[in-house]
Amino acid sequence: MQTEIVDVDAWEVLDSRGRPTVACRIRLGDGSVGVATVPSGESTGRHEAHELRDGGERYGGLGVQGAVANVRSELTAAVVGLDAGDQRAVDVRLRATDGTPNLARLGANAVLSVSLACAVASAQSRRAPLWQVIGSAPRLPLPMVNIISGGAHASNMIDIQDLLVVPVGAASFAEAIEWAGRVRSATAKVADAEGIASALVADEGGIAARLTSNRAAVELLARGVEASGLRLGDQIGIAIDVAATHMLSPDGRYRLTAEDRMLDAQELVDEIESWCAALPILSVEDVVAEDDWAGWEYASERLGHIQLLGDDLFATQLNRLDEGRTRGVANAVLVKVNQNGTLTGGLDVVARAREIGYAPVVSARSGETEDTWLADVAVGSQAGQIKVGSTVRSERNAKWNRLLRIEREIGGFGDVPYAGSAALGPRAQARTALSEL
Ligand code: 2PG
Ligand code: MG
Repeated sequence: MQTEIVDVDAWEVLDSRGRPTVACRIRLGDGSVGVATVPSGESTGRHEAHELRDGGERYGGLGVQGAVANVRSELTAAVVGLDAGDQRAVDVRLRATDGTPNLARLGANAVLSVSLACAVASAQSRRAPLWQVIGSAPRLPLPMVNIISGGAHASNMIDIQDLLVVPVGAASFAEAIEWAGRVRSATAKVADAEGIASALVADEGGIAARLTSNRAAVELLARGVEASGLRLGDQIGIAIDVAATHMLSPDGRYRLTAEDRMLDAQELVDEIESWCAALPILSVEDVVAEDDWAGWEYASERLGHIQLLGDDLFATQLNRLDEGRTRGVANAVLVKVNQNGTLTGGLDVVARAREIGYAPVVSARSGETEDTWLADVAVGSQAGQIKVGSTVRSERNAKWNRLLRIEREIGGFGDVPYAGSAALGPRAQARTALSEL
């Protein structure tokens, strides 16, 4: 068999934070080779698949030599001889070999490296771009681009983790990225002029400014959009990732350290609702903590007219998404393939989201490499939206640049299927209403 897996290897490489991660190479019977590396989060949820770290002295305990050894031994033995063209069969075998529900024994980082390298090798063998192995009809995603960072990604200068823009009025992916880049530069200049700029570039390339409150960060972003010459509302919408799991204190309330305030879930949602009333915020992620179902129910009542995105809440797990649907919470799901552990597992979450009317948003992690498979996952799965970070830092731009290339290459064959604001579904209506304020 031409596409039979004949050889697997793995080794340690560094991610964008200088922490080790797993790289894997798979060789097929026809000589095709696929290499892939796995990303890693900082604001991780407790329902994510398990990332195996070595502990001990090396790299402050973050080494992945154990995960690498697991690829070279058990996982190699499990997949050699399988058809790389049957990704689902490979992923089922990988999961069964680990044998635990959250891939804790061999490590989700080990398992995912093999899963991804298999897809890349299969694309190589077909002489096709990776997105074509994932799905036959491409769709360029609407990007959600980080401008200002806080939380665990920016030394906790403010509590909210990401303040992003969604270039809803752009007619193509390339135009959307240009607009986002324009807003980032303009916002940096505004922060500079106001004397609140900091030299720190956050983990995902966002601006880390010295701000006195979380609301001040949203307002700085709005001033940045205005300074860019683009219109807030119909051209540029705002998105935020509260990453509230990381604000939770033991008494169940949320700590806004930057403002020295403690809020219960309802107060936190009310606070964010007041921002939404003043500014065209289209999407709010992890508005309360991952297991605060009551808080999520309240948020869904109050903010269901915009995109309510579950990251730590769903952790790219089908059972969590199904529970969310049953309880009627959120209306969109962040899809991080490494939260799940296999490529097929991530794609299944995209498919289920679509079935139940939740918007899927494919996402990078805060710890990334120069690898670009995520861009192809977004295009091939037709997810419609992607979140990668800002428009600086090469590990972020590697993904944007890959999407720009795909748009160019597909464009050569006729109409480019760009998701644009339609990816927000009925939630895009909120933008028009708010822009009239
Ligand atoms: C998030 C991601 C990406 P991390 O919370 O959405 O921004 O961060 O990879 O640290 O979980
Ligand atoms: Mg998040």
